[in-house]
Amino acid sequence: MRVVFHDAQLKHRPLTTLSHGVPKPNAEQPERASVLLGAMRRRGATVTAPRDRGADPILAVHDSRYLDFLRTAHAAWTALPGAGPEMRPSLQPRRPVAHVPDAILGRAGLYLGDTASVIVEGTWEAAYASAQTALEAVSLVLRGERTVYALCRPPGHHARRAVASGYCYLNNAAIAAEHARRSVGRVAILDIDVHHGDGTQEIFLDRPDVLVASVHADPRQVFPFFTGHADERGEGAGIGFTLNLPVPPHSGDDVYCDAVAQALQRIRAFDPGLLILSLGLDASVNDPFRSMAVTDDGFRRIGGAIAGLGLPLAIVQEGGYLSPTLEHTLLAFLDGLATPAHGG
Ligand code: Q9C
Ligand code: ZN
Repeated sequence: MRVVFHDAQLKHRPLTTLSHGVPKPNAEQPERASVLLGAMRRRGATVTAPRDRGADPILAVHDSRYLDFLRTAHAAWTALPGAGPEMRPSLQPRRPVAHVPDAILGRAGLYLGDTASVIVEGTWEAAYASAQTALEAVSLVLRGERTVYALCRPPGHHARRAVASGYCYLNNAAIAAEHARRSVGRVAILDIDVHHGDGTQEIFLDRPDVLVASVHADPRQVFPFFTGHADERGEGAGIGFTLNLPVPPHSGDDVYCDAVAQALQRIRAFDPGLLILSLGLDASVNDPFRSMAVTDDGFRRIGGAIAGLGLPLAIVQEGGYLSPTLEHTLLAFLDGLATPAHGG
């Protein structure tokens, strides 16, 4: 299987996050990508660098002033007297904003949604390359490759049209889906990251041509807390084209696999030309967030079930954090993918 990756994706190295009010090392480290890439290389995968398709496919999903901010924010931040190495807002608006401020601290508050999604020197370059990686993967699938793995990092599914959050800056899966829509009538996104894909949901909420199905830990207890409930089903023309399948935290294989099977049933009925998989590995029982308890065998089963759809597939890496077994979870999933399960 072909892997798409660009070395610039390693340039984003966030330092800290606030955890229970205490500054802690930020979990979204470049080593995540190095570990997954190493595993794929050992498995014999071909690694391709994406070509640069420019900003237009990103602007099809994201706000242009938000993009300008991401591109120029770190330089403006560094110019502040006594600025630290990472940009993190001190305040955030709690109501719709009529006027975008000029001051960088004001724009940081407007565009950065939480304390984990900081901007450091290499953030823009890495996020841009990550988006190009997703675009390359989906383009290869559109040109006839059955399955391509976009090793996206930083991840994307929490990035909204004009807000970074949950370690995400550009919504790689959404950018790929929108790009694919130019060639196929219907695109499905299946998100199995343990956290609700709130950014992806927002971007396609009123769209009947892009189905967004997400399996995740119940947001009553787990980040992103405010979205991902079963009664969120889309808006306007998009009603019925958003599917949320929250599951109780700490559930094991059977519960997570059942929810994935329900999502797959909806996707089959939708009959898309292409599937984009937001592949978080953080539902793993070994993930440091400890939100879910899915074993590698569970990931193998999920891979088999997805392969059973028989759809052209672009896999977009989302979450999944450093542990001694992170790569084993990916490999188990890919094993399953190579062994399509039928029925169910
Ligand atoms: N102690 C993804 O998996 N919570 N994002 C941060 C830090 C944010 C996860 C709390 C979890 C975001 C792509
Ligand atoms: Zn996640």
